[in-house]
Order: sequence, then structure tokens, then C-alpha cells
Amino acid sequence: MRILLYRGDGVIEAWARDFAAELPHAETVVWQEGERAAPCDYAVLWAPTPALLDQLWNVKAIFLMGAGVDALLKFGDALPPVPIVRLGDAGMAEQMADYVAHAVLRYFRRFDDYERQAREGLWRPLALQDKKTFTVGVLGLGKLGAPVVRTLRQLGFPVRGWSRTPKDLPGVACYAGMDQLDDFLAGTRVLVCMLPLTPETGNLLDRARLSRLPEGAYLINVARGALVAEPDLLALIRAGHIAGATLDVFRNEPLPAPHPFWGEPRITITPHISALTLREEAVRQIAAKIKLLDQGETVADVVDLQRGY
Ligand code: NDP
Ligand code: OXD
Repeated sequence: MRILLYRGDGVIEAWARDFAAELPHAETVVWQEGERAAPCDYAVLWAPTPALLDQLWNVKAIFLMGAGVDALLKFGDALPPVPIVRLGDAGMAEQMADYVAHAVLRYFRRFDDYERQAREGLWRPLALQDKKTFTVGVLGLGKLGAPVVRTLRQLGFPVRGWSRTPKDLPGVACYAGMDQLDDFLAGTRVLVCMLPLTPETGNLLDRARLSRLPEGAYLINVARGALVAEPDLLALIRAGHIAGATLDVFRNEPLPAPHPFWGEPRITITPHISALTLREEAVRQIAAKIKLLDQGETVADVVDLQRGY
């Protein structure tokens, strides 16, 4: 069996070493731009070029080194007609839960305000907010969203969730579909975005939808920047309707130097790190799926091209 490896954004050698350890009978081939790929059974990649995709029409499956598939699906008709398999959790859910819990607690306990006060030399206790009414709403209840919801419940927050298809999660008020989105937003104090970027979800959080949130609501986006209409968010923060945001993802990454988000103190910025791919866990998961496919079995996390995730 031959496995082609490629990472458009970084080093691949350690991946090749780990695959060799997990699948000792497989030959791993690191593809370089400008090369003609040797015939391969599987490709494992991230951020491919059109030239690479063009050479993958005969592989049995393409595996992604990440959870989001938007950057691959944008190739449309140029995509090889083979199954595309993304990572399912692979250690990312715990990181997401840590990140979101931190951001929610930081806003709930007013640590931003205390930091500002400390810089001004102010010793001033602020009113404690009421946790019973401090509802956190999570958009997206999938491999990453569902564990985040569980963590928020454990922290004692009222939690509501929104997905495409109806869900039944213990202790969570579940909403589904566009028809229920406005109601979901109207009762959400902190909105956490964990949706895939698809033709249906792009710009979902525009001025109209963000305005449905109650005054003083807070946004945490750990999914994809293009889910949010950035100028609308900024305008609503400046108008005081949205209290602030913690953003890990942006329409253009790295966030360009002159972007107004950089200068807005109510926006906390991190560089797309809320859940990093853990190489060893990812290789273990992909290798296990390759073994299953090779035995003619089905695997989880195959992307549905119609849905776009
Ligand atoms: P999943 O595919 O497991 O879950 C997606 C969830 O979104 C599902 O609950 C799905 O609903 C819901 N959804 C999709 N489309 C719609 C829609 N039109 N309306 C309502 N709900 C919808 O994805 P993951 O949880 O694994 O990952 C989510 C996203 O997180 C990834 O797509 C990626 O963009 C982002 N990500 C970001 C990282 C970072 O470091 N910032 C790292 C990893 C991922 P249903 O359950 O009904 O299908
Ligand atoms: C992913 C990501 O989708 O890193 O895995 O954003």
C-alpha cells in the first residue's frame, strides 16, 4: 500500500515517521510541488494545491489532517471523485472545551474589566452576574460542539444548542433549523460559534442575526471567520449592542495588519489555535480508518459533499 502525504502549510517529515510506525507495511511518499505523484492508494493532506488534487483521481480516499473541510470543498468540480475523510475530534474537542470555557468564564467573571481596572490602579469589586440566567448558546452540536456543551453544563451555565437536524442532549435546550434560529439567539447571552463553513452558513451571523441577541451579549467564534459579517460585528460592538468578542478565526488569515479588529479593545484575538491538530492522535485515527477501508469496512467522518460538511 502506498500513502501520499502533503501539507501545504508546514513540515511533513514527522507525519511520515508516525505513519511508518502505525502502518509498517505501507510505503509513505512525501509529495513536493512540481512532482508527478507515483500511483497511491490513499492521500493524507492539508491545504493542497490544484496540481496535487489533479493527480489524486485514482486514490481510494483522501484524508484531511484537520476537521474543517471548507478549504478543500472550495475546489468544487476539480475535486477527485473519491471519499474525503476528515478528522473526528482526534484530541481537538478537549482543546475546544478548554478554550471556550476560558472565554465564557472570563466574560462571566468580568476578568477583562478587572484587567483594565488593574492597569489603572483601581481596587473596585464589581457586581457578580447571575449564573442562572447567563445562558450560553452553542451553534453546532457536532464532534466538537457537543463536548463543549457538556463542559459548559458541568460549569453550571444554562446551555442551549442549535444544529441542522433536531438533537436531544441531556440538560440542553435544543433548537434546529433556520426556523428556530431567531428564538435561539433571542435567549443567548454568550454565543459560541462551532459550525462548519458551508453555502448555508456563510455570513450567517450578520447584522440582523447578531441584533437578535440580547443587549450586552458576547460572541466567541472558534469555527470559521466567514460565518460572521465582520463589519456588522464591529458596528454592533461599537454601538454597544454586543459587549465584545473572542475571535480565533477570521475571513482572511493571518488577520491583516490594518484590520480594525486589532485596534478594538473589546475584541480578544487568537491566531486560529483554539484546537490544533495533534499529529500523533491524527495519525492513529487515520491509520485505523485506512485499515478499515482496506478491509472493505465503512469509516466515520466521511464528508457529505451535498451538505458541505
Ligand atoms: P461536525 O460536522 O461534527 O458538526 C457540525 C455541526 O454543525 C453539526 O451539529 C451540524 O448539524 C451543524 N450544522 C451544519 N450546518 C448547519 C446548518 N446549516 N444549520 C444548523 N446547524 C448546522 O463538525 P466539528 O464539530 O468537527 O467541527 C466544527 C467546525 O469547527 C469545523 O467545520 C471547523 O470549521 C471548525 N474547527 C476550527 C478549529 C480551530 O482551531 N479554530 C479546529 C477544528 C475545527 P447536524 O448535527 O444536524 O448535522
Ligand atoms: C481544522 C482547523 O479545521 O484547524 O482542523 O481549523
